[in-house]
Formats: sequence, structure tokens, C-alpha cells
Amino acid sequence: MTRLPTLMMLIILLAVCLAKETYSFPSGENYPPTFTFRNGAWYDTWGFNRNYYGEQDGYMPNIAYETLGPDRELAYGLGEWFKSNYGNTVRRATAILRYVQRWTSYGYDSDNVYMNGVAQEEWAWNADEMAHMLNETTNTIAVGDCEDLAFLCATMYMAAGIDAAMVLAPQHVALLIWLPEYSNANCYWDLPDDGRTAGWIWVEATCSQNPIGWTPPEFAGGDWTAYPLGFIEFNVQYLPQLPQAEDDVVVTARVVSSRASVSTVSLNYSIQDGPYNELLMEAEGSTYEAIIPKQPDGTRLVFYVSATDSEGLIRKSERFEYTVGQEFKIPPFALEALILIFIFVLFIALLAKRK
Ligand SMILES: [Ca+2]
Ligand SMILES: [Ca+2]
Ligand SMILES: [Ca+2]
Repeated sequence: MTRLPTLMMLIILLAVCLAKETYSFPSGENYPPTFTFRNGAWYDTWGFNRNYYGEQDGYMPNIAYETLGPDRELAYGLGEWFKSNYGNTVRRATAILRYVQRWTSYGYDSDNVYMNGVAQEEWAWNADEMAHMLNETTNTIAVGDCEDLAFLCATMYMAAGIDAAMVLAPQHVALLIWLPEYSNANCYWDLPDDGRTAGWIWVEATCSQNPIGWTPPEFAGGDWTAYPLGFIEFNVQYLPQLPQAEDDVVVTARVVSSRASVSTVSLNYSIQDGPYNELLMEAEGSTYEAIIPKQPDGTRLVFYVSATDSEGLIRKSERFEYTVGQEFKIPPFALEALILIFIFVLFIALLAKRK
């Protein structure tokens, strides 16, 4: 072997090692994870409560994003393996559920999770933590209950190019996947604002017999909330807030994809309830921008932002609207309240001076 190919080989080897090294640690956090106890609950390093599903800092659906987008790691890697080894989407979806059912077993949190020696009545593991707990080489099974299995499945499906949504039902957590081509589901669900009709099917990993597409009868009424996981961030703003006839309106959207691959972001606006004009928004990092040109006084505008990721998943923002030329209105009684406050402050000041 001549020196040049040897050098090339070394460089390639080094690159592979480096790639492997960066891949084996979550870009945000480390494994094993660390948790902090405060106000009676355990919080992870992202600041989410692992003991409770609800409110702003609860685990639903927040901890799904700890294993997607920039923080993706082991569970995502497992899903990518299925993507490259199963060309057929239905077979891939089935194989992922089989894998999770094979390498996990159902167990109550209170029997399996101890923090500082205290059994945890409720505890959610994220997908990477579950993926690190199982080990194919040592034949080690990861133990978890509904939310733990659902988080693992959801990240693997996203990585495998199959869109997933976390489902929060009464006393239960599960997931939906977008698989309209699957013919054996008992329900095909339609979610709002995803640019799609019915084609989401239920995945229940809690029992090894459950096939994909089986919505348990107790959830067939649709009394649950779904959180599609395609975008980690999706915030739209516009300026000025009260556009006048001379103002162009700048619409900005911060969009981060779970697969870290936003393909297009567009601004869609309608003038006086007319047809929608579509403008491609320009990217600067994760921020996208487009301009609605100035309009005459009294014109009513409605707009929304739509983003598409590399797998064709669409997310639409809420509809914003404004009428050109509206002045800032002082809220009722605001002036009266201000005068009263002024008199009160004056009174206190005079009182203080007399003392
Ligand atoms: Ca639980
Ligand atoms: Ca759990
Ligand atoms: Ca829909």
C-alpha cells in the first residue's frame, strides 16, 4: 500500500471514530441521566417533571422532544436502522412495534423505579433512556409502562420516516402513526391542522399481542388529545402589530423540525377573504421570514404559516388577522384607573412630606 491511500484510510478511520463518538452521546445530555428533586417532584436536566404528565413542565409530550431533532441519539438510531432495512412502510411499521414488544416488558412504575430508595408511583422514561436500558447482546429487557413504551416507539417511528403523534388519554398514554396505506386498522383518525384527512392509526405497545392499527375500544370515542411530533418549535409573529397603510408587514416564523430537516416554510395570506397568495419564506438558521406588502386603509388580511419537513409532514399555524389602519385603542376605564393611581401616589407623597 502506498503512503497516500494509507493516509486516506487513516483519515477515513478517524472520521468514522469521531462520528461514532459524537453519535454515542446525546448532544444535549448524558447517559445515565441525572435528575433533581424540587417541590416534591423529580425534574430532568431539560427541566421537565418525570412524575407528572400535565402542565407546562409535565412529561407529556415534552420529553418526546428530548430524543428528537438536535438531541436525537440512541432511540433515533434504532429507528434509522429500520428505515434502511425495510423498504416497505407497512412492514417497517410492524417490525418496529415487534422490536419494542420483544425488547421491553410491561411493569408498573411503583415496582420498578426507585429514586433515593423511594418507589415512584409515576415515572416517565424518555426514548433514549429506554433504548439504553435494553441490550440485545446481553439479552436485557427494558421495563416500563404505557408512557415509557410509547415514547420509545414514537421516536423510532419518527426516525424511520413514519410520522408519530403522542396520545394522552384518561389514565393512559399511547401513540398514533401516519399509515393510511395499512388496510387492517379498526379506526383511521383525522387530526386537525396537519394538512391530511383520516389516516392516523393507533399503536399500543403495552401488550405483545396488540397489532398496529388497533384502537382499544375504550378510546374509540376519541376522548383523548394527540400531539404530532413533527416540529419541536413552531412560533409565528408579525410586525407591526397594528399595520398602517404605509407599512409592509414582516412575518417571522421559528421552525425546528424533529428530524432536523425542514424542507419549505410558506406564508399564505388572503386579502378581503380572497384566494390565498403563497410566498416562500426565506430562511436564516431556524427563522423564516416573508413580507405581506402594504395595503390600503380598511383592508382585512388573514394569514397563516405552513411548514413541510423532509418526509412531507405538514404543520399549519393558527390563522392571524388584522385590518389596516386600526389605531391603538385605550382599553375601557384605563384612563380613569391611571388618574386614580396618580391621585393616590400624590396623596401618599404629600403625607410623607408632612411627616
Ligand atoms: Ca406510568
Ligand atoms: Ca413509566
Ligand atoms: Ca387532518
